[in-house]
Amino acid sequence: MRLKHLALVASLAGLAACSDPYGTGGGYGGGTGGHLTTITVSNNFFNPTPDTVPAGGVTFSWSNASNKHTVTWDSGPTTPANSSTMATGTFPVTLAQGTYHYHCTIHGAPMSGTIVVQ
Ligand SMILES: [Cu+2]
Repeated sequence: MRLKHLALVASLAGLAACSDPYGTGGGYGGGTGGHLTTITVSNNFFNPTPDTVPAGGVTFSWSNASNKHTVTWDSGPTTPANSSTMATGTFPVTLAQGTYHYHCTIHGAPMSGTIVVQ
């Protein structure tokens, strides 16, 4: 009986680990964040945010965005270029290690995001 219980716990833990697309198990899986290097820009939110990614490139991808949006950087260890005002397409950026905050200039603070680069 006791062994059966342990096996169940182990298999549940295995399922949880599989939901992490990068398999890093870094403990950031709070349900609101993510580990994706493509961030969706939609009406009127960024997803995922906060996002935790390895150092390197992140691509913003406009998806079902009937309104125009921007990616405009507020703070971070470097200052990447801001996107133009777009309703479709992609915007790649290269980020350094640290925490970046950004927002959409059209929708302001309610449409903002955070990227943690490890
Ligand atoms: Cu917007």
